Amino acid sequence: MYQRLAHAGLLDIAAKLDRGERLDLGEGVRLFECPDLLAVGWLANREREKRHGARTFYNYNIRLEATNVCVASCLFCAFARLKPGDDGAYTMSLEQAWDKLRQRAHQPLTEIHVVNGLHPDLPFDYYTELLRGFKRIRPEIHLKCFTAVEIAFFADLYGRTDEQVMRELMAAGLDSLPGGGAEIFAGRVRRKIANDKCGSDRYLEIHRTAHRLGMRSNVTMLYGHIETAEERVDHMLRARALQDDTGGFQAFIPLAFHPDNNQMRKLPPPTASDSLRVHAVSRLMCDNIPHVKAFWIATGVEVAQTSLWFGVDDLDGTVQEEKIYHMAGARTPEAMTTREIERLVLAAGREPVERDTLYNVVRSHAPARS
Ligand code: V47
Repeated sequence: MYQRLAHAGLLDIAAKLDRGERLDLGEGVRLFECPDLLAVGWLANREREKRHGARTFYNYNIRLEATNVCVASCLFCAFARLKPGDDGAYTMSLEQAWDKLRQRAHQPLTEIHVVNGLHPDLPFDYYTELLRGFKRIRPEIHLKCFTAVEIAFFADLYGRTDEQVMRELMAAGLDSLPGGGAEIFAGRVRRKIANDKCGSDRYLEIHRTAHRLGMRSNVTMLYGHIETAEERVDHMLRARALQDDTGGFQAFIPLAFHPDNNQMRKLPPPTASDSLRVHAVSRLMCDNIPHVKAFWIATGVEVAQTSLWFGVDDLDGTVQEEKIYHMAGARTPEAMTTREIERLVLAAGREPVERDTLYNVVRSHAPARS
């Protein structure tokens, strides 16, 4: 490998990693520019194995999008409808939302992941009641709900601080925040693709507050549209800087852009090699975030499986009834069973570990030791 790293011009970066030193912006950009994808992947895999060996985490979860009515007009979004009554707009009643859980009484779910549009007319207690109802039906299930963008929207709409919003949601049963809404932190891109939702500083401050209040969260990065390599690395470094302060992020999640049915539909989707590289560089730059997740709905199942040798140690979960990506043209299945996830992890030569949201082991498939 020494010769290959030397030929790829990565020996200095490998040496820094050996010494446990962190990589800087320029080195991150070089990892994106290096033609030898396997050399980059090899370095990322080494970091992955230092942290997790062959273990590959997934969870038994469902996704629920209670409304797609959204006052924001992000260019990449195929899910949102501006107003109630617009073609394709929907808002579930609380009973309809709770039914999604009741219908799955037979499934050993450990997590519900809720993401919504920014609906201008719902009362705040729609959201607190939503959580309370879930806890009444299945008190043991972890509620990972509402992106930082939704928290900011609630605070502005209902006249509360971001902290008050989170405290009230936590009192109603909120357990952690998902990582959505991060997109790309760099102002140049954010102004173009997501101009009318909360800015990067507020996104990060909300996660900082969530961590202070005792919640864990994730951080995402939407890639493969108009962002540069430098803007990708800058995004990773901003997440890393917050993590230095709080330690509250569990996973960094690159999200592959899907171009159907949105205002950026002329762009091609990211290629498989770009996706593998983004996940690998994320592992190398975000050295203090424990997990790098490949969201298989976004990358495609095959790339997610391959990414297990490119820095990734987490595959999200069973998901079930995902809408945001399928409305933007994803051709992945809408759900995988835990058996299917285990099979593809084992076929990749990795060890499947079912986890809960906080990475406690639910079930492990470690090979029996003799
Ligand atoms: O913020 C929307 C993205 C995100 C498109 O925390 C799109 O565990 C690609 O954040 N093409 C929501 N991406 C999903 C999300 C997520 C996913 C999996 C796990 C977790 C977690 C969080 O979906 C949005 C946006 O970045 N998105 N439209 C699109 N056309």
